[in-house]
Amino acid sequence: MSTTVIKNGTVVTADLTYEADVLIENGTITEIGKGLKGDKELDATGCYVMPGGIDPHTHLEMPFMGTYSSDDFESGTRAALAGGTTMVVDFALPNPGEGLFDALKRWDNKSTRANCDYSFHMAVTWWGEQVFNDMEKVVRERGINTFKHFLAYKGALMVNDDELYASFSRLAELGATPMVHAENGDVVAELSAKLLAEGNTGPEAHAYSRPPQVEGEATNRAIMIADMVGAPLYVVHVSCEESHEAVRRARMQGKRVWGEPLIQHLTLDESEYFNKDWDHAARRVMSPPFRNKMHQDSLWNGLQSGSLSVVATDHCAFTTEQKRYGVGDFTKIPNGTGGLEDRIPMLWTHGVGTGRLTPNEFVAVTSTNIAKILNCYPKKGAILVGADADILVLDPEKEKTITAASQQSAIDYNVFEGQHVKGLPRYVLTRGQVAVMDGEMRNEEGHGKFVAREPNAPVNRALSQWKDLTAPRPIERTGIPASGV
Ligand code: DUC
Ligand code: ZN
Ligand code: ZN
Ligand code: ZN
Repeated sequence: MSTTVIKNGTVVTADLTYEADVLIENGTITEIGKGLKGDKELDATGCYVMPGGIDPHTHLEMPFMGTYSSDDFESGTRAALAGGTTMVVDFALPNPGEGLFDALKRWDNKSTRANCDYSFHMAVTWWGEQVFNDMEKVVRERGINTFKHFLAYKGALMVNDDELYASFSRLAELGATPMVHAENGDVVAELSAKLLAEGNTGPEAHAYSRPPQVEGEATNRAIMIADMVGAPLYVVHVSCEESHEAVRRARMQGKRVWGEPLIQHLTLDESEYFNKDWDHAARRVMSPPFRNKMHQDSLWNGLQSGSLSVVATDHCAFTTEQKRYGVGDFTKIPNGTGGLEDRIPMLWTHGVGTGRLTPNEFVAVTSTNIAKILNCYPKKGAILVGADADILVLDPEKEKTITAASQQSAIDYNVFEGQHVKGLPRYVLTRGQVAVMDGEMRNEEGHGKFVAREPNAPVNRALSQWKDLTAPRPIERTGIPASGV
């Protein structure tokens, strides 16, 4: 078996920075130290050697709003690798009435062409006995321990509160983690209809239809329901102070709640929707929408203080042609933006490059925290002996301007077009295989493998002052009055 050594770099993990070589054998890290030798040497002089990025939130080839998102597992994972991300976690979506394993079969088929490792979250898009029953096997046999619920997309993906309560209860029992897309779908539907009736048909109306309050309300609601059943909770795409505040407060109360901002919300703002060019604005339509600077500051503060835990992309790429389904009616613009290739360079540039994040904090929010929350640490998210050799060698001096013309993604534009980034991969390794070398792609289609994840370790499920009521029992009373009827 041939060995590879990454030489002369500075290893950066979520908690340590030190100079060392990293030896790789058979896809895993076998030694970390000074003066190591291998059959193949990769020079990392002047570079940081860190765990490859993990993107916990992607939608590849996703059937959505009358079409499919245009990056599939091949182009999506190629884009990921190009930007230093070595694992993606995608959402398997059952159709209404469809069993969870039938949905997983479709996602298994789509993912055979993946260039890097991947895992799935299961979406709970409807509720019934079959979902209840399938959940156990999904957790225990398929190694999927995270289940997403959409509180938005009324009439399509949305689940109601009774379904949410039932699903969260079941997941608490199984040691799985519920996730929520937290926007109040009923209110969004009302606001959308009102805006359209008043003649607001353009992409800017999308932002007006989903104000921060709909996100704050749904986040609080999901946190309270999770707390009542003793489940942890992962809140995807926290985009504003209202939902961040809910997550922050829950964490201060000792609740196991995690918040995930997106690189788009951290770096792009709502002024994009007021661009005179319809295509420009529509290409940036996603849910939740981009927000103002006050919300962006809140998200950065959350990453700095630890009240927000991870940075994702919600990569869901639609071409300009697909976006134009919504000409004359903003509610028909397919929701979604790309970001897989740009998350790491954008966060390094705007986070580490500005002093908002240390390199160690950067590793935590792009990789290690995610691996821990999703239960695949230290196989993923670590530079440790025995960990998978999913490694990003980042050159802090290397720079570029982001353009659609040079991207891996299959779509015809990039929402970060023209942004100057500094801090780019020199090498990206997926289980020891060099997939990116000095900007050149060497990825291998089909190399990616499914990563199974364990259920959560047992923890104290009595998460709040409610704990006395988690085991209700009738009280033996004397002197019960006669019924009034
Ligand atoms: N938001 C998007 O913008 N696209 C996919 C799904 C979602 O929640
Ligand atoms: Zn979502
Ligand atoms: Zn999403
Ligand atoms: Zn420069």
